Amino acid sequence: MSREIFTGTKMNELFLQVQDALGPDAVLLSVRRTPESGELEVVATDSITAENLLSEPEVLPISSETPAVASAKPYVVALVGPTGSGKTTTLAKLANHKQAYGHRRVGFLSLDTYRVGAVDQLRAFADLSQVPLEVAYEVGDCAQSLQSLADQSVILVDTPGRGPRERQDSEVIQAMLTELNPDEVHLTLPANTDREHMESLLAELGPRVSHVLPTKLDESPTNTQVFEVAAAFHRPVKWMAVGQRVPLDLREVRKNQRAFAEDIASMAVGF
Ligand SMILES: Nc1nc2c(ncn2[C@@H]2O[C@H](COP(=O)(O)OP(=O)(O)OP(=O)(O)O)[C@@H](O)[C@H]2O)c(=O)[nH]1
Ligand SMILES: [Mg+2]
Repeated sequence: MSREIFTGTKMNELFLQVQDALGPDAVLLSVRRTPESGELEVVATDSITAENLLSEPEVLPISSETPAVASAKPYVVALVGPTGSGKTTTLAKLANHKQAYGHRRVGFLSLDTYRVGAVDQLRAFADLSQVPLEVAYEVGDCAQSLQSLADQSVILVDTPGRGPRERQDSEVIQAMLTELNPDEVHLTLPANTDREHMESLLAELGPRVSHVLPTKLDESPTNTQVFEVAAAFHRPVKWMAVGQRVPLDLREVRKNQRAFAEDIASMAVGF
């Protein structure tokens, strides 16, 4: 049995920390706000034992929607990346995969109003998954969209593909992302993308991107360069996409990125 204390300001972030450290079956033993710092403090364990139950009366399964979660601001995750890199498909996987947000109340927010059919693609996934969908057309819509999805615990944001010609549009998208202030922004990069292109995207997007999300690893499973580029730019990799099936073809990357880059070739057998 492992029992740990986690502190932070956002309940959703703490949940993620707890799950990362103790696994998906982790149980919250107590939640309190510390009088000294005003931060949230969570005591969690990886298993419920008689000893735990006796020592802490308040046992909350991590997947239940506690009052603390209900009142917390939704965790906002946005995907950005080149045209056709898998943003919309990956959002649908994230909303439904049990290792991602499959057990949370998820809402979709689409900023992709440029391409004909883009919102419909996400709407189809939203209908299938019974997930609410909001669409923001301009910066002024963002606050209302967030308000409409305020009851969700996670908001997944879809953005238009980013080609070299869409520079002006992308400024509008950046302004919308600034307004939305996401907790995480993942750059989706197909594994077979030209290395220089990956590097120039990361150099250009810079601090706006918090993570790299490799996609299409099934198409080039021995190609490790996307992980190498992510490591070189100090961007963590939390998930990777390994095929077209929603939500099955999503993998959580738990290992150290460099170690992972070294042995992905052998892991490819398991894809
Ligand atoms: N083989 C493979 N195909 C994928 C993967 N992820 C997405 N795709 C496919 O790639 C194509 C484009 O996926 P989308 O999710 O529409 O990509 P997008 O980034 O949203 O595209 P735009 O919105 O046009 O920029 C679709 O046919 C997906 O099924 C993957 O991991 N492996
Ligand atoms: Mg898309």
